[in-house]
Amino acid sequence: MGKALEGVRILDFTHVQSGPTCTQLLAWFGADVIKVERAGEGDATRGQLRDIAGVDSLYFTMLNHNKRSMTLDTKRPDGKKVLEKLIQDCDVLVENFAPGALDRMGFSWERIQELNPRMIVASVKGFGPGPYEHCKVYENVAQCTGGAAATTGFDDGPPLVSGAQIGDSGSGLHLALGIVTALYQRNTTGRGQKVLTAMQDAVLNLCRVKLRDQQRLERNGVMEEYPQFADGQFGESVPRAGNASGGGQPGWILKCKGWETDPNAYIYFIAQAQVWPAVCKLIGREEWITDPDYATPRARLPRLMAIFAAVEEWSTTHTKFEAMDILNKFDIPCGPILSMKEIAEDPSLRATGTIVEVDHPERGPYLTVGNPIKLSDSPTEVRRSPLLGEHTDELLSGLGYSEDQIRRLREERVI
Ligand code: CAO
Repeated sequence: MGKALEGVRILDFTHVQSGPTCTQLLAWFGADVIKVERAGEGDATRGQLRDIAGVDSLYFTMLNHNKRSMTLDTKRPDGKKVLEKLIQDCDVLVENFAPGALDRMGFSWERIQELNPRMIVASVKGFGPGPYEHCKVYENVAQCTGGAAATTGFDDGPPLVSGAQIGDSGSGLHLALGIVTALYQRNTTGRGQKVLTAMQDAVLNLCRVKLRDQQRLERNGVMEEYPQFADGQFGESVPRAGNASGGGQPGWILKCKGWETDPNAYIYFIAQAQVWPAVCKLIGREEWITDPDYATPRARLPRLMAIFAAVEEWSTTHTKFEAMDILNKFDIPCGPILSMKEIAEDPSLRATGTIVEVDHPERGPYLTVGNPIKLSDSPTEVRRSPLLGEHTDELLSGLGYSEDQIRRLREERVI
């Protein structure tokens, strides 16, 4: 079966996490992704957090599936010539260098347009235009400047970053959508364009509900669904909400049987208005169905923590999986806190290709997260990441270089 992006050629100048997640997605959708790396070292993540000496790290392999790798020193004149040919030959250049690095290399937007006016140039940067546009940025900087850290954690504790890589992988997702959209527009305009995702913007986009809450707070001085509402004070900005739900249905994380020894024996429980009578019956508080202090969502707001404590009395008598089964019988929305071990071993995630086992010639089999976006006419096959420079020769000969020319480039350490 053909793939959605078959025929699209991507010049992949990305490194670390944000850019590589973007180009990996495009590769999974069928684009030919050519990863250009410096000879000798390659993407820094190949050597970071290694679990096996001398072998590409999981950090690298899990972000660079289905790509081809070419080594090239793009600061040397002969390397620049190869890069020029690649630019003429590809549809999209994706990069996440520090601000200005591409210009310093001699490949400004104007120069790229001269070489190939159809080329789309897609970039991840830490910040958009403004006071911080020249700064280098990693994941947690974006979480801190995009509103995530200030709103994550408990009200009486410090700001907290999330385990979800919303700055890096979140930006990669945003950029991939921008690229596909620019490719679509090119069908009518015939021209390339610049696509920019600033990591701060991507995180803020994912924290949209917190900007909603900021404005609610400024208008009303309180937010009734926040745990602080019943007995705390609100300041000028949105506080950390602990495990409160970000939506209109209150929720919290509750202990389950075994919580004393298992750090993940918890369940997320949502007191959805529609199922309130079922909740009351289940936890043995049938009187709350009609009690005016509990009968309506509004009446319950100042009592939420006491309500969650009552549900927790029930949930601690069941394992998280038993609680999930029982609550779902009554359509009560909930979710067990799954550990990474449980997720890695989950047969249903393996069956859908969300968790995939991949074989690698140097490290052997390993697990990765497959394509989370499923297209019925463009199924994803996850192929191992390339070794450094594995495809240099085939790519150069595809660009018209002879064996002798390739040998000379290698002797001169351009590739
Ligand atoms: N040949 C020759 N030179 C190359 C090359 C190649 N194939 N590939 C990269 N280089 C050069 C770059 O041109 C740059 O040179 P100059 O500094 O002389 O311009 C140099 O390598 C270093 O690139 P860099 O500054 O991007 O790398 P860094 O490790 O210092 O910084 C990072 C890394 C991520 C902080 C920075 O790239 C950045 O801020 N990127 C944008 C935001 C981003 O994507 N962050 C997410 C990273 S994942 O957490």
